[in-house]
Amino acid sequence: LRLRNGLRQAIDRGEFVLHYQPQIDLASGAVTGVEALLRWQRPGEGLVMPGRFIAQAEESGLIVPIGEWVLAEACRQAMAWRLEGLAPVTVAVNLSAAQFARGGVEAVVQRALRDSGLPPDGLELELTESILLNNTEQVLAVVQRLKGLGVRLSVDDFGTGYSSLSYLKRFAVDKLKIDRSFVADLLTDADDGAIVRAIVQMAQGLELGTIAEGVESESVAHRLAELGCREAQGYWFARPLPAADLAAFLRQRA
Ligand code: G
Ligand code: G
Ligand code: MN
Ligand code: NA
Repeated sequence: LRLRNGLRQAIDRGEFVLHYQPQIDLASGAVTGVEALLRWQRPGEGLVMPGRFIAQAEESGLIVPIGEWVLAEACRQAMAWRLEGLAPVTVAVNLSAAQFARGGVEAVVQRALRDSGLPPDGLELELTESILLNNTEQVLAVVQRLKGLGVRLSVDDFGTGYSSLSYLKRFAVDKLKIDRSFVADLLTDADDGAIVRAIVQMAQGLELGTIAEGVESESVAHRLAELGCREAQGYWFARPLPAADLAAFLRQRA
């Protein structure tokens, strides 16, 4: 209850911040995008990671206003970087199933784009398999309308859900984010190697992009490139960074 009350007040008090983790094109080394990751600067407790409050935010429905803030802030920041003259990168935002269930997500996205001036193709929405497995006409219609806005869609934590592949046919997603549980031991675990290879080959056949999460070493990055994976994200390249540090990272690599 204390957590829920704290969460409820956190938006008004400006206690949420976004950190941004770079996404790297494995062939060129260029930064193609950043993933926005929520943190809570809770008074007296320092920086609280989403693992400690997202579930509660989802159960209480507070994820709806929090998610609205995340979308607005991520679009605002991405446009601010462009106006500062940094090379344009896509900003990826995580969406919860609850944001879909409550409806209105399309209007929220539209407003964030309009208020910020960010071009729609500068925003990527990360959908979970649990959203897409809810294979109803309603979800299909929402995804199609989001797609119609011109934003990009990716499937987060790909491979960890119930792995019904039929939704890839139904939903017009652009990219699969290969879950870090398959990436961490890529070089030593033959099963993980086979899974990543299969995901990449399937994605190529479906003309979907691929990004590997949780890349923590150069050797894993190298192997992913060999397997044909397009992009990567992980501590090897950079941790999630505060906005100012991310801008410095972009400038330094340009
Ligand atoms: O950043 P790590 O930074 O600890 O994130 C942990 C988890 O929290 C990830 O699974 C991520 O998808 C989720 N998460 C981070 N930021 C957000 C957000 O803004 N909205 C939602 N719904 N989930 C988020
Ligand atoms: O949305 P998602 O579950 O994918 O959120 C990404 C999570 O992964 C965040 O908690 C982020 O801090 C974390 N993360 C990012 N890069 C790495 C990495 O290289 N290794 C590990 N273990 N976690 C990572
Ligand atoms: Mn994510
Ligand atoms: Na993920």
